[in-house]
Amino acid sequence: MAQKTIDTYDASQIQILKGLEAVRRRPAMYIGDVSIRGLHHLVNEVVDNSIDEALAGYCNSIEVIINKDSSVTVKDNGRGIPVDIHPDQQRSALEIVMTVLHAGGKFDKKAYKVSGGLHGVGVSVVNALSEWLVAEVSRDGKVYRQEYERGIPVTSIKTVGRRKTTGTKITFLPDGEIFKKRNFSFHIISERLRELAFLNSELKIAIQEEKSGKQETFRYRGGLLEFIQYLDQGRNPVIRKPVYFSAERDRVPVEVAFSYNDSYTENIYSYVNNIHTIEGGSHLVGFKTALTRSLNQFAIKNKLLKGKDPNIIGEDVREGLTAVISCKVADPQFEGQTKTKLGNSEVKGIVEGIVNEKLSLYLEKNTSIGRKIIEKCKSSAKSREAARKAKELTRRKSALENDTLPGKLADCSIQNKENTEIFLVEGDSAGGSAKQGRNRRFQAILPLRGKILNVERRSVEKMLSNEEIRTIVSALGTGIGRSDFDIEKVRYNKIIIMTDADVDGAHIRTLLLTFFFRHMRTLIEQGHLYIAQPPLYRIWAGNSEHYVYDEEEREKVYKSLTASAKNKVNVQRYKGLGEMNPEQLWRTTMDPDGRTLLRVTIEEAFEADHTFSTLMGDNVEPRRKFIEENAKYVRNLDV
Ligand code: 0RA
Repeated sequence: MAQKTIDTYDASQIQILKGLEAVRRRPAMYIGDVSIRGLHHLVNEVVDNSIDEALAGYCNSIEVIINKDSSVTVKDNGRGIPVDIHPDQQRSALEIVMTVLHAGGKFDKKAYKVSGGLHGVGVSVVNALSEWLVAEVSRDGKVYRQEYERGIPVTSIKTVGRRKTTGTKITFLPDGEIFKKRNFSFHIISERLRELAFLNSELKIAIQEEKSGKQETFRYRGGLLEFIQYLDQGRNPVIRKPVYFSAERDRVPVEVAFSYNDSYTENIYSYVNNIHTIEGGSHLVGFKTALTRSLNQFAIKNKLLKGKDPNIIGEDVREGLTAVISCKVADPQFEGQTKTKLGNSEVKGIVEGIVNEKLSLYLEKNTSIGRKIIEKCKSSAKSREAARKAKELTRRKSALENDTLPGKLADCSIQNKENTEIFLVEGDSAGGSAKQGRNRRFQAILPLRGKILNVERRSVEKMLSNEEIRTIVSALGTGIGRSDFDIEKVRYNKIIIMTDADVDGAHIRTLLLTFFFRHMRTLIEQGHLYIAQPPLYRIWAGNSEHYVYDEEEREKVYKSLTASAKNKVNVQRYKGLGEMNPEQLWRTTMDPDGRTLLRVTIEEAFEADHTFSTLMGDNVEPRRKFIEENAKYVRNLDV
């Protein structure tokens, strides 16, 4: 018998090593990629485990620390991961959670889970991809500690102290063999933590960065209500206070908050178990249906719609709407390209029912707010009707014009769109270099001039009166607007944004990302949108020449050249694309064999959209504050 258990133990040991090896061999399969994005995924994964403990009702405080040595600590005051020996496995739950892929769920049957949802890979993946990881658990009056290297335990669980409180503390250093860059961004981590704090009003989340001394604590007792105020800080509100309600049906808790502002854009953020469902799904459909229905009912009941008024349709109800809907689902099914679309069909009816009931009640009690909203919807309906009539007229007139390509576009010569690219280039001079440097067979260039436009405040019709936007739309060939956009018509496979590596460049990039996010989202969802990475420096000595893309690399290259070269080492900083000659631009930034392209994810576009709203809304104060606070970080802000 004893013999047998040892065999099983050895067998499972081999299984574990195989699992860790698989993660290390193909990390992208588990965390998306090994860029800055994948690096931050690691922190999310660990934080998600603490969030699960909070959702279960056992944790109300989470702390993240970016340590001096670039490791990250995530601390919570939950129950602590159990450390007792699991009878079948002859290992502690802690060791199993930390080393076995997808082991998380075995030990805690929790009602709602973040981990296992979107990120879903479990903290063992973080462990496998870390040079080292230390887990400390406070439980039963003691502090337990176990250390790992590249996922493998290098100590047993040791008692290292006594403590009355409970909790889990995980510190890890991502593996330099896997991640080229290991610097965590305070900003990127903060944005997710802030979002989590809005979504969980009971929760206090703190972050600090040891090196800079920066720190922030997020605690929003107002929950979604404060979330809406935060999202709309750059806009002018139409109603005084956001509408808020929550209820639970069939063990699905639902929370909704929304407000109206005087812009033309629709901003709905939907969440399931704290995961941002960018592609929406059944809960969002339920919300939209109920919103349209309740507002129409209110309007009719209060005789606010007269015979000559056009009907209020969904589109009208969502113009200038900022809304957050958050629900918890025990067994969420995530679908779609980015696995962020809720598939559970029963949730539609649940959300719809709750919103119908609660919103009707709210409107009955707050008729003056209801009247303001209906007024706004009616004016949206009127402009929609007017725009439709105007379009019908111009469509006949301009059928021919629409077929001609813009004069500024230097198109490529091949027609097969599978292999073509278009560069949207900031400025005429850089545009000139790009035109000369490109491979004209498959690369098209469209130079854009200066500030493009404020996409925030304008309806599609007004936006199209802007020349730069018209040029982009007509070069891409897709059309624009809810009824006219057709991705099948896109004329290029890759759409590449190429801007200067300075604040203005970042600004224009944010603008373009926001434009694509709002009006051509499927282009992003289907992976057609990219950002070019021009070098920041050229460093040369004698006939050795290097192009480098960040400060860290610059120091490295500079040191190695100074050590080896007999000649003087020269450094040239590129302030703009225009400083490169066509040949250099081709070699460093455009040549598919030498360049790095960043594919824009929907998450990043969402971030840009959000940054943009804060930056460029109507209100000057939040914009000024934002620029002051973030001027230094603008480079990693937008990419
Ligand atoms: C398994 C079981 C229990 C808690 C946890 C895991 C847990 C995991 C993590 C990860 C980060 N923080 C965490 N906090 C708790 C339940 C243990 C019990 O029943 O006491």
